[in-house]
Amino acid sequence: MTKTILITGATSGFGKAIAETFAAAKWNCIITGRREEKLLTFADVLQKDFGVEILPLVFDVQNRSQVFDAIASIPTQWQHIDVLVNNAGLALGRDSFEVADIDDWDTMINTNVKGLLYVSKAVMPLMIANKKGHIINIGSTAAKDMYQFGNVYCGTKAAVDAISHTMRIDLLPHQIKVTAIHPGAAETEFSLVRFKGDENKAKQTYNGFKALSAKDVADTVYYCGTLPEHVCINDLVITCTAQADGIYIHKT
Ligand code: NDP
Ligand code: 8X3
Repeated sequence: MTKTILITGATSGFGKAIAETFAAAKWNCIITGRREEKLLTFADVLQKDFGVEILPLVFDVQNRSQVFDAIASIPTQWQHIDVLVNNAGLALGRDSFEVADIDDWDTMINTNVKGLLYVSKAVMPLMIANKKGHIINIGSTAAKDMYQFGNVYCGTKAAVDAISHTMRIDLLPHQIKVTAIHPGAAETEFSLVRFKGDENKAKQTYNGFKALSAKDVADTVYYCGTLPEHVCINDLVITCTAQADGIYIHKT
């Protein structure tokens, strides 16, 4: 039977690469994001390139009713979701606690933590009814090692780490796997968003070393998502070779 994956934040970066990787392996994909035009164009490309079924859903993960309405709108034939990837997320700013913007904090908490909770809570009943499923949460090395000026971003990803663990415990009776994948620095739109469109600052983040690509992370998600039913990778940290942890990067 053809399998189905739901990926949040599939208009760029990891989410886009994850959709391409699973579509190439003939999975049907439910892809989501806020940028409607990008999402619909990408859905067409995936359908044409890989001959699979794609269901695009436009919603903001921060908006509870939008999330629950979007998931409730999924047609019956799509409701057997094998894998959910909670990927939508962002960092905003990299400033010391006392000068950081409170609105940025709200957006990060609402997206990275509450958004992940809303989507999981909306999709979970479908997986429970199917008596199987796999939730893959995208954390970060920022969940494991706190860095200067990372304050609330690190906090949200530490929350993703903890929530993944507790989700795994609670979902044991339903045989639903929960995996947290924690990538280090990867060149996507992430830094452009973090530095609010400042291309120079975004580029500087990746100067002097070869960062992960979105495809590296997508391949890791694919590996975790296609293991035998009795095997679950619970927690996985992936960095480029130049990065040792959340803090130390060897730059030349
Ligand atoms: P990108 O900025 O390239 O992609 C982020 C995706 O999230 C976009 O598709 C965006 O879609 C979506 N998104 C953001 N906010 C919302 C929202 N409120 N509602 C719905 N979708 C949203 O970044 P990455 O691919 O790098 O990041 C993906 C995840 O990986 C994030 O959780 C990030 O924290 C994490 N991460 C990134 C690392 C990196 O170095 N790049 C390293 C470790 C973790 P749209 O704008 O269309 O809504
Ligand atoms: C993204 C990686 O190092 O900018 O989660 O926090 S980092």
